[in-house]
Amino acid sequence: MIDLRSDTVTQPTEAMRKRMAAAAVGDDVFQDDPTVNKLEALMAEMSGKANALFVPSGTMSNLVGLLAHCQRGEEYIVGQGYHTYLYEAGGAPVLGSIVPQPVEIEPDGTLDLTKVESVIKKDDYHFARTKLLCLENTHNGKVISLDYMQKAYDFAKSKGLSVHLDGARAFNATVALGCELKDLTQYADSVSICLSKGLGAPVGSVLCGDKDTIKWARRWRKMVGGGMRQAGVLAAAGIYALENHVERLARDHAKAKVLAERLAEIPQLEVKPELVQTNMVFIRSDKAVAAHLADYLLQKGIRIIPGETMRWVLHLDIKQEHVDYISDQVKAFFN
Ligand code: TLP
Repeated sequence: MIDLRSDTVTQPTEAMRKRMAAAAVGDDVFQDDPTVNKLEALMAEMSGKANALFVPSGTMSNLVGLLAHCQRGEEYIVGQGYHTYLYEAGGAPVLGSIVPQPVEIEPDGTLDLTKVESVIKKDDYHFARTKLLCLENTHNGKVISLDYMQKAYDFAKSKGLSVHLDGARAFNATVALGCELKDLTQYADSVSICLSKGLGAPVGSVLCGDKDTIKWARRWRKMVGGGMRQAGVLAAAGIYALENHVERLARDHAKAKVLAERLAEIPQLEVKPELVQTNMVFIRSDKAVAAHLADYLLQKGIRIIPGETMRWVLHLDIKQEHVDYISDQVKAFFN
C-alpha cells in the first residue's frame, strides 16, 4: 500500500528495528534508561537547549510544553489552524485550564504580529493573563523563515511573552532552509519535535527547553500518564532516525515537487507546484470527484484522505517509482 495520508504512517526500517532490539534500557521514570537519556542529551545539544524530555506523542509534547509556560487561567496566543489549537482535542484548556487565544493564520503560515499585538491582554483582572506565543514550523508543509522567527521572538520578548514552537516537522524546515536545528530553535523558549513523522520512528516526540521548563514538563508528563518505563527501545529508534533520516528529508521534498508538477497537468485538479516547499502537496478538487478518486486509488493500492482540499504527504516509504505510479493512476482515473 502506498499511503499518502500522512508521514506518520512510516514503517520502522530493518536497521532501525535492529537498533531498537539491541537498546540498553532502564526505568525512565527513575530517569535511568540510558538510551532515553542519550536521546534527550542529543536533542538538547541539537536544539541548543539545556534539557530535553522524551514523550510518547507530539500532542503530549505540546501539551506539557504549554503547561510548563502557562499556569491555570493564563493565555497562549496561537494560530487558528495550528495543531496546538485545532487538532489536540482541546487538551490545553480542558486538561490544563489554560486559555487559547486564536489568531487567523497568514497565507505563508505565519501570524501577523500586529494582529498578535492586538489580542495581548492588558493587566486587568477581567482578563486572562497573556503568557505565551505559540508558533508552528512547518505549518501545512510551509516553511517559516528564520527572519520571521527572529522577528516574532523579539516581538514576544518585548511584550514579556515566552515562545513555544510546535516543530513537529522542524527538520523538514531546517533541511529546506539549509540550516542547523539550533539556528531555528534559538527563536523559541521551548520546541516540540516529532520523531514519528518524516524521521520515520514508530513513536515519540521530544520537548526541548531550559532546565526549569523541562522540570515542569516532566511533572506534567507524569500527571498525564506519559511517564514510560523501559522506553529505551523507542528512544533507540529516535536516535537512529536523527542519525540517518534527517538529510534524506530533502528527497521527500523533491518527490513532493515532482508529484505536484505531474498532478498540475490534470485539468480537473488544482495544484500549485510552486507552493510546495517540503513534503506536502495540497490538491483542490470537486468533493464528490475526490471521493471517487479515493475509492479508485485504493483499488490500485494508493491510500488518500478525500476532500475538497486534500493533503498528500510524501515520506520514507514512498519511492521515486511510486511517484510515477501515483501520477499515472490519477491520470488514468481522469481519462
Ligand atoms: N499531525 C497529524 C494529524 O494530527 C493532523 C498529521 O497527520 O499531520 N504538531 C503538528 C504540526 C502535527 O502535524 C502533529 C500531527 C502533531 C503536532 C501531533 O503529533 P502526534 O500525532 O504525535 O500527537
